[in-house]
Amino acid sequence: MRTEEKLLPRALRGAVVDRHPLWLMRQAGRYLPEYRELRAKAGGFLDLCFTPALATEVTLQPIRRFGFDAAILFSDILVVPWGLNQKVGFQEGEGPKLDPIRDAAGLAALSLDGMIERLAPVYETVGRLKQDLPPETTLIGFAGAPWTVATYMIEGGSSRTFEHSRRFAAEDKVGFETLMALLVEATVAHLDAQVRAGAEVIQLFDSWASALEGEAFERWVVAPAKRIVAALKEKHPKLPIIGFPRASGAHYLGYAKATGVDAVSIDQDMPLAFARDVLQPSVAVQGNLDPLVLVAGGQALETRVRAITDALGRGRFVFNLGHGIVPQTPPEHVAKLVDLVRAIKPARG
Ligand code: 1CP
Repeated sequence: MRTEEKLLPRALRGAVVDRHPLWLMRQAGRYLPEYRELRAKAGGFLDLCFTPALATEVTLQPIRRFGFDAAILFSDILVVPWGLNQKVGFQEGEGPKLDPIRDAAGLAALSLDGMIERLAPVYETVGRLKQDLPPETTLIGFAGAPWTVATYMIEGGSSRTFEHSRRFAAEDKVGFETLMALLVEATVAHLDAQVRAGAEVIQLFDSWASALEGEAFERWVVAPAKRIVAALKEKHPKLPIIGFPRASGAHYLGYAKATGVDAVSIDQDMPLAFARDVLQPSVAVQGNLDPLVLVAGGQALETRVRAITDALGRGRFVFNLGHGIVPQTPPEHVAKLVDLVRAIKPARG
């Protein structure tokens, strides 16, 4: 039996499609009442991530409601530090809390040995999803990129300034390089395990890439992504990989060319003309509706959906947000967005 290639991988490799694939970053989560209900029953957030029956159910919730073209595994970028033996917790409403790593002793306590075994429930979830998803839905696996994950490990949680991370990188180049090399290796192993369990497309989230400039951007954003892409493509030559060096502006082109990703996910600040004229000739582009325009809904939403599909719809394109959906998003606006994007016929020429 010949299996039809699904819509998302088709669009990522630049085939002609009869509609634009659509999924949303953070499409599972707190804006859905059914998520909040299950989250309350699960106990801690990591318990939810590490209980395959629950993580599978949460991944499927937005697919049942909206019929997105792709499901993204329900997990978190911080399962990797947890798998490396760092203490990671999530307090309700406060975001992640980690025991910060600032010196050689902190680094020495991390270990890749046993990480894949510790994260086995995540791969079991991928396997279950493979069984339970509708046949036309693509399963996306993901990881945080080393720089973004390192910021949480060093700061001990979310940050606005990344003070300790940037100082660590500048003051202790050897120590920081050791941490980044470990994270490259851990990320490759974690993504490879997801692909072996059934993930069909991978997204690498570098949410805080824009905190770095110039040489530091090359060294800590571009170079690690290049190594991760090369290692994964060696094992899985046809695997489509989406990179998200969020908010890195004109750096996106160098990132796309140097890393070998198949697509870049662009944030809402990226001008559409730049994405169309400069990026799309080299890679597929995914994006970039402002999550707050989705909250607003109405005419603002319709106008912006049109502008994005008019600009990017002639090239290799996947409809998405510019960053994750926010908890205050009305689910009806998401349903409306799906109708709007589905009604648009891709114009090739
Ligand atoms: O209380 C809750 O329910 C926790 C909220 C939540 C959710 C729903 C967190 C905590 N993580 C997640 C799931 C998640 N995280 C997914 C899968 C769900 C989906 O997309 O449908 C994914 C892909 C992530 C990725 C993630 N986690 C990123 C990269 C993407 C991005 O948004 O920039 C980052 C930076 C994190 C860290 C994280 N996890 C959770 C929080 C509150 C944070 C901190 C965010 C910050 O520092 O601003």
